[in-house]
Order: sequence, then structure tokens, then C-alpha cells
Amino acid sequence: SAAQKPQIVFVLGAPGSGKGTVCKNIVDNYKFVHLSAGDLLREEQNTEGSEHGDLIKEYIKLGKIVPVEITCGLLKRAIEKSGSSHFLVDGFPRNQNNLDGWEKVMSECVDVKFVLFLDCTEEVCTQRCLNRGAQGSGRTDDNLDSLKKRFNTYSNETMPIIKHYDGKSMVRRVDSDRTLPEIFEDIKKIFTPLVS
Ligand code: UP5
Ligand code: MG
Repeated sequence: SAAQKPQIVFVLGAPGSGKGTVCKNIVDNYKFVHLSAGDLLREEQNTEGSEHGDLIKEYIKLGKIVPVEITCGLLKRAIEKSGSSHFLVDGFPRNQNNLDGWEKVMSECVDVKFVLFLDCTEEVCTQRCLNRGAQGSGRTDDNLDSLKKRFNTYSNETMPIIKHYDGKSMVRRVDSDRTLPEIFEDIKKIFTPLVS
């Protein structure tokens, strides 16, 4: 029989909604590899000799979405290099350009199972990111000025992508404006049936 295509779960939600934290919990309990588009971009930005370093730096600080050729290239390379069969793709696709570019390059070679949507208020998310910045995250975008821009981008560009997948009944929503044990309980309900 034909080789199984890699299975992808997109993890979307506002800045600070808990995407990275929840992905870590899933990786600890299920057979998934976590790929954060933001982490891959931050890594690329610090890679000596990267031709995209300056652009990425600029975009992240302004909360703008990096062109899909760059992000999807990093994701594709990470998926291939890993050789794993189950991936959490965290923080992507964030706009129509991301979605179009992904579908063009990846739709044939992977299966997108669903979108895990972490739903959290802007107030709570902002406070979490500011706290993280105050604790020395080192992220250039954990400040009020960048956060306002990140939220604008999220509302205007990313919410329509979540709506797009919701229209295809592909969204699993989790209220992430709660304690981690409460959130992880819901995560368990979604992921346990996948593997048993
Ligand atoms: N925390 C988490 N959950 C909590 C809970 N339930 N209760 C209390 N505290 C909780 O969490 C954020 C903070 O909150 C942490 O301190 C955590 O301990 C605490 P985290 O899990 O890190 O949330 P996450 O949603 O991952 O927040 P993050 O800031 O990473 O989200 P963003 O979407 O803003 O960041 P990302 O790295 O994805 O993108 C950054 C930038 O990169 C974008 O703005 C954009 O410029 C660029 N980008 C692209 O251009 N294209 C892409 O495809 C991806 C990114
Ligand atoms: Mg994150």
C-alpha cells in the first residue's frame, strides 16, 4: 500500500493564547512532533548568513506576517528532516497568503486533520505576553506596542483563516482562557480518540 502521508494538526490562536504551552503538553502525551512557525522564523533570523534575517526581524517586531515562501520552506524542510508521521504546526497558516502558499506546495504530500483553535480574550493574552516579556523572554515583540500590532494582524488576517476552516467543519475549539489543567483535560478529550 502507498506510504502514509504525514498527518498535520494546525494550532491557531491569538498571541499568548497558549499555543506553545499546549503543544508541549500534547508532545509529552502523544506521538506528535511540534513545529512552531514563529520559533523556526526566530531561529532562521539568527542563522548566520541567512538571506531573510533582516526581513524576519522587521516583520516580527511589527507583528506582520512573513511571506509564505520563507515560512513554508522552513516548515517543509523540518517535516522532511524529522521523518515523523504526526505534526503540530503551531502558528501557521496566519493569513490567505500563508494558506495559498501551503496548499500549493504541501496539499499533495500531507493530510491536514483539523485545526486546534485556542480561544482566549485579548486582555488575558496581552497580560500573559507582557508577563513573559517582564520575565526576560528576550522576544522583541513582547511589548505593548508590538502586541497591539500582533492583535490587529490576528483579527484582520488570521481570524478569517480560522473561519475558513470552521466552514469546512475542521475546527476544534478549546477555551484557553482557563487554568492549564482545565485546558489539558479538553486536549486529552480531543487527542486520545485519535490514537486509540
Ligand atoms: N500561559 C500559557 N497558557 C497559560 C494559561 N492557561 N494560564 C496561564 N498562563 C499561561 O504562552 C504565552 C505565555 O502565557 C507564556 O508565558 C505561558 O507560560 C503563559 P504560549 O504558550 O507561549 O502562547 P503562544 O500562543 O505560543 O504565544 P506566542 O507569543 O508564541 O504567539 P504568537 O502567535 O504571537 O507568536 P509566534 O511565535 O507564533 O509568532 C510571532 C511572530 O512571527 C508573528 O507575529 C509574525 O510576525 C511571525 N510569524 C509569521 O510571520 N508567520 C508565521 O507563520 C508565524 C509567525
Ligand atoms: Mg508560541
